Amino acid sequence: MRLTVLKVLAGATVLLSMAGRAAEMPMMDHGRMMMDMRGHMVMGQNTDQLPDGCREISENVKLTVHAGHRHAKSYPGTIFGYSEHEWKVEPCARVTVNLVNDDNVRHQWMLHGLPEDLYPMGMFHIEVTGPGEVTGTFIAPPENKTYLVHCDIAQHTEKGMKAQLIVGKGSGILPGIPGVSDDLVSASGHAGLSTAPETEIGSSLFSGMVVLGFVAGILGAPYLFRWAGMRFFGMSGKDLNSYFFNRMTDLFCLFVRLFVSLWRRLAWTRRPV
Ligand SMILES: [Cu+2]
Repeated sequence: MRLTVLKVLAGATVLLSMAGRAAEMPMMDHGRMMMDMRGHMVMGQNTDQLPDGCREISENVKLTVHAGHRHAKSYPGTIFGYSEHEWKVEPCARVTVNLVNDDNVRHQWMLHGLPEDLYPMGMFHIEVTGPGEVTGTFIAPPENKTYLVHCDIAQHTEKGMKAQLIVGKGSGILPGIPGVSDDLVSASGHAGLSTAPETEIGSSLFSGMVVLGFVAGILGAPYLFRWAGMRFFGMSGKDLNSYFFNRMTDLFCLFVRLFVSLWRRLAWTRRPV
């Protein structure tokens, strides 16, 4: 009992001192990651280190991005969104992003595919929990490339928080970006059915199969994941390895048996009379 009280007191002291320090320092800086007690975070901040291939900063760009459900209204089938879903900058631009969260939940502006020597896991990532704003800066690499920007909170990407940053000429358009690329799920809710090409019988049959497979995959995936969750929950990495090794061995044995029986049958039909 006494020990519990002591533990609670110790915990409270640590929390209070952390809160006190957070009030003194708006942002705690851990190298490339900064966060404060209000749930504001900047990861992969880079204001001055030039990526390989950049000789100087080409331009300074300031983006203000609002995030929230009100920005999803113009895109049927989405629930969350950004005020813009596409931005264009020059190669080697220094980009300062001001993310304004208009919702009461957590939202992120997470950019993927940056060089990993400058950005941990190739990411520049800022986030705000609840209403508020945060600002972070990164420097774009010299290549023409299209980068994925999204909110990685569960289901937010699927529900519309997906965007692209085009550096230079870019490298194409990413799929499923509200207002930019064709919606993966149309307003009627049928995945891609409206866009299936019907040029030749062969290709329409093929695309029909692809669409059927796609729909089956989408419908089946939750069940597969649920089954996998129930089947593998609580298993250690070692258990999983041995499970998959055993299944692979079973599969291999099955193929060997099939091959042997096929070969026997062929040998039987071809034996000299
Ligand atoms: Cu979000």
